[in-house]
Amino acid sequence: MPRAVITGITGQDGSYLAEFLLAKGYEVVGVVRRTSHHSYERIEHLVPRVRIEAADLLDQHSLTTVIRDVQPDEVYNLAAQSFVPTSFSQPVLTGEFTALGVTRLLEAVRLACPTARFYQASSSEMFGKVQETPQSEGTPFYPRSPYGVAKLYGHWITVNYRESYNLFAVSGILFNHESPRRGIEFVTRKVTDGVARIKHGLTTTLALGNLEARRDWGFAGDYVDAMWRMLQQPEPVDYVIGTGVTHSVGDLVRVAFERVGLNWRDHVVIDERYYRPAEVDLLLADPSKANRELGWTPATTFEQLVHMMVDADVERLNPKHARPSGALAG
Ligand code: NAP
Ligand code: F7E
Repeated sequence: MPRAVITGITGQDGSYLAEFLLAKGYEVVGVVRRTSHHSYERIEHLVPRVRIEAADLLDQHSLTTVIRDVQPDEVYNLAAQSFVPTSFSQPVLTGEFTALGVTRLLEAVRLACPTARFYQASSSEMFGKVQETPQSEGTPFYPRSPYGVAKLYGHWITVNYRESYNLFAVSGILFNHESPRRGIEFVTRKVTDGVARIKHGLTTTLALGNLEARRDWGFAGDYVDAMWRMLQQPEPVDYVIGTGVTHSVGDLVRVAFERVGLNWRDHVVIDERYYRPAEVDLLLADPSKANRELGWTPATTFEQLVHMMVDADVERLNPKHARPSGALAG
């Protein structure tokens, strides 16, 4: 039975990846950090089938201990401070988690289990102020936030450990991917949660920032398959993963409100607080290398994704069959 370690298993991607690997017959070990309250909402249904180990991206010893004890075949580094606005308000902490945390985990692999295959969760935010469109593996990077800068460090240290120590270490440069399990502050989930609240009469307005920004949005459930495929290749190679279609935040808002028969113009207000010090205006993936070499294509369209998320939030907030507060569907 192959064994995989997932950091960030309590996050959106970690929960889908754990489901995916369990279905493939893996033994899954999830790394969680110690908190005063368990944040297992996304993996409650998996807890009996995964082994949970405590470690923190800030703490070298705990990471090395987990890797030494588990002796994994594959390590997926999904843990990070992943919210761009927080990276502006907490830039140093973001660098510790999202940048140096990668080095700490790579060091743990190098010292304690160098045969393990390593996946780093790189991001389209590294393209930032884009130097060409669409963005592919050859597009120069130009990050526009402390998060993007930290991810770029994580990306290059992964390349460096591959080249210096001959580790099977790869980065997936993933464009935005969403789901009903997306954190509530990211724009897709904020919109679908807001639409559901308005539909149920819990509120009347939704405050947003820049409606002009464009993203290449896909479904997280499709993207974890690409992560796994990268680690099954004969050689360690980095890939761009996205849909090849871009939409504006305004498109997202319109499709989400239309799903429940409402006009977004009656409810959306613009609040300057949600604008960023530096914006990423346009992201659009060229995923042709992944299509060709990994045989990976996304199965879910933008409209299907938004409908799935709106439906899940409408169901979650329905007073007749409300799930326990905070529980996540999907
Ligand atoms: P997420 O939902 O924010 O999950 C982040 C995970 O990291 C959580 O499990 C969190 O644990 C864990 N974590 C944070 N700080 C930690 C620390 N110091 N030690 C150990 N664990 C820590 O993120 P996601 O959307 O699933 O994304 C997964 C990864 O892909 C992230 O690295 C993200 O930056 C990257 N990425 C995401 C996207 C996207 O569109 N979703 C695109 C490109 C790249 P707690 O539950 O304890 O907070
Ligand atoms: O913003 C605009 C905002 O926070 C998308 C992370 O997973 O993907 C994510 O980063 C866009 C931005 O995601 C609001 O200005 C407008 O242009 O959902 P987001 P993100 O910043 O693209 C990348 C690939 C990652 O790697 C990250 O970890 O939406 N926007 N109004 C808003 N954004 C938010 N959050 N809230 C608003 O009210």
